Amino acid sequence: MLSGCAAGPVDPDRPFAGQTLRVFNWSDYIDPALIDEFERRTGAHVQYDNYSTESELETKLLTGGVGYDVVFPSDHGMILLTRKDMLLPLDKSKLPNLANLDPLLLDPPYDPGNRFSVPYFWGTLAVGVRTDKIQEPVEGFAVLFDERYKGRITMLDDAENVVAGVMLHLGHPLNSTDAAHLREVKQALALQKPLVQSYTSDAYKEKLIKGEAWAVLGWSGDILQAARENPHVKAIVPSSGTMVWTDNMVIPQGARNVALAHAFINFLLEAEIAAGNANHVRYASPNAAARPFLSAELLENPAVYPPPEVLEKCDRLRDRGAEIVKIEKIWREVRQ
Ligand code: SPD
Repeated sequence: MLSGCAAGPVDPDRPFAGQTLRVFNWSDYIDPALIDEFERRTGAHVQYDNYSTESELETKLLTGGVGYDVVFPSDHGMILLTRKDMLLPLDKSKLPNLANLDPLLLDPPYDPGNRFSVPYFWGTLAVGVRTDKIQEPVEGFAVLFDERYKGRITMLDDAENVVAGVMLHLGHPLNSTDAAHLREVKQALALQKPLVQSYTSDAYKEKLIKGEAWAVLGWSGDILQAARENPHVKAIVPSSGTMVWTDNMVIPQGARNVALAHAFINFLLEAEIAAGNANHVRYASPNAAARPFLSAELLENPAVYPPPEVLEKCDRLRDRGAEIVKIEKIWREVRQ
């Protein structure tokens, strides 16, 4: 079989030999052994870069990117990237392992028919605590506003996630843009600010492990990764409900190796690969075929797979159109 032009015959054991795949993913969001395995199977080299906030990804893509082939936006990022026509439609004939996905996680409002996106992991907005420092039972977000923990609290560096968490803490719908609700959120964040050690979307894990932070607003799997390192770390999914999100694999406009991008996505959709990845990063897998290979520890962990009575109280970020500027304004004022 010839690969076309003067490239010479394709080695079936290394079909992408000499080629490069450029991946931009959230930090600590893949089992590194899978990168090696993909390189071994394809002969390709993977250039793997990380970001820790959705806005880093959006800024990189909006300013021309660097020809990334696969990136991982969440629901929020998908709303922006599809609106700005920044994604390539997927060639589903190159993704036979799509059949492994749980239909419940397909056809999301931000990408009807999954024209552009494939779910990678899902998770929750969660609270992480050090149980050796905070001894009373923690049920939800209130611990993040407790003056006793001044200087030991961290919040995500993310407007939408923080505002959603505070809306829920105040008993409002997480997508609310009601003027009175927004005023309350702004006031709560201003009062909380002197208690906050830092706004961070990645360093909170290390801070929890070392005991520098005792209560954090974070993402379920990241807190559970910290718990693997230190048994005093506990992940709490607020029992009154929280935000559920999905991160997705997409191919941005400007991708330099679209064929290899499809091969990588299809690889990550293999049942055993997806399960090994989930067992490593401790997030919930949308891959139904992976379920038999998931560890019991993951499957039975309510911080990974919350029970139905909690899930039914949860919601997702919705497209709030132009109203979003009100949330961004609050965030700028809090962060200045
Ligand atoms: N370390 C990986 C964290 C991935 C979290 N994605 C969450 C997006 C929520 N909007």
